[in-house]
Amino acid sequence: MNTAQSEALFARAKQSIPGGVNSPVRAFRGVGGTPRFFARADGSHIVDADGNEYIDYVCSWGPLLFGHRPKPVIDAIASVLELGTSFGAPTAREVELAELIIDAVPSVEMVRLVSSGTEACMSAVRLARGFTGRELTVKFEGCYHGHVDSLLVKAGSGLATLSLPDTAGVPSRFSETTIALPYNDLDSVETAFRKQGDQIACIIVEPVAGNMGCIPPQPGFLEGLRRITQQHGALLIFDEVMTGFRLTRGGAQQLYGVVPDLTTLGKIIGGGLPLAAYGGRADIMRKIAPEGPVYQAGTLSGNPLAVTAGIAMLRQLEQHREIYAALEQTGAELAAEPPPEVCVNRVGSMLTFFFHPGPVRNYEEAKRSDTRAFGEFFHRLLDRGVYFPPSQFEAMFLSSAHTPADIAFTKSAISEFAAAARA
Ligand code: HOZ
Repeated sequence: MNTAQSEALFARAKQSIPGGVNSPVRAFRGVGGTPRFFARADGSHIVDADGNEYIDYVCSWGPLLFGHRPKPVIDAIASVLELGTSFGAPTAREVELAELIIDAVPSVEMVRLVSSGTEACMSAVRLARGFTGRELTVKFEGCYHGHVDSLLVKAGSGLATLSLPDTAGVPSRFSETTIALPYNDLDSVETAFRKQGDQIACIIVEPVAGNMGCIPPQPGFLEGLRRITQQHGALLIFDEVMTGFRLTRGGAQQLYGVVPDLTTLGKIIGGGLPLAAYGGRADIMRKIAPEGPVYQAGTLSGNPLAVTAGIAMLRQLEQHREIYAALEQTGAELAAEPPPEVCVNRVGSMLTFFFHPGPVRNYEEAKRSDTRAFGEFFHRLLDRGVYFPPSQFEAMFLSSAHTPADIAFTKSAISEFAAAARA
């Protein structure tokens, strides 16, 4: 495979952009080699700067539920371009998107639009503190809620990929406001609340973890978090940036029947443009400025292009509710009969091939995966034209554009890897 253009671009990028990338996982440090620089994409396929084509299982890390460039979304964006790209003032479309989100997501009675998942989580935690008058946050090891100072303690995603326990630049006073506990371990949550329950403002959790690879909640885990927070007057925040509108139209909270107080959303709700949101109980949301004392703002919040893409995306999901059953089937097919020594964790269209005999239920277990073998697996697939996330600690994402032929081709590439590993 000729990758001369990607190599040249990477060398050039490293002169002007730290590490040559604008987000660390993209640099391929988790798998070695040169990251592909992409030029264009359509449906389930993506093409790099050298013209090599790949079946894309990153799907921009989740937003592309209908694949690349779904026509209704592209047409909608084109239609608003001539009206203006940013007003820094309210628009009718923001109200429409807010109403669509409220209609779909069980916990959301009011919603505030922002531009990234990081912003959404940062703001939701601030709101929880402002509402409860308490300072501590409980999070789970290996979960990632954006690069928020206080939430980078034992975080997944890029920190897991680079094996960083935490980050430079965060004052200890900030990390001291966070209690990091093992995912899927209710006993440790009970213990933390017994000790400091009157100081804990909130628990923030990925209801299906996607940032240490895909790790589903064990039966009773989310229900337990709901019960414990209610007992202690703390808020429960579901970070549904990945799972929102992906696992069901109402997200993981609808799938598992557990309703949090606040929910953060991103990715799919922007239809591939930068848009995110946080929402929840109206009495809590009314504490946000200008209605309440908790401040949060943004010049590009509710940006007309992003909001239009989001509306088109959510309208498509309203009209195509069958998509989730189809994605479940595609996911099950892809996950079936993995190579020996590989445990596939999957919830619907989110999955991870862990190079670990399994089970993988938390960050400690995920970290015991054979990352060297994952790197070999990744590169063999890449050479065959299959683009998986370049890290053992990220979930891969399916879209409705992935065809049976894509899945069959991918499975044959996986079988070739398994055969070569056996030889
Ligand atoms: N942290 C993102 C997924 N967990 C990756 C972002 C990116 O590199 O685009």
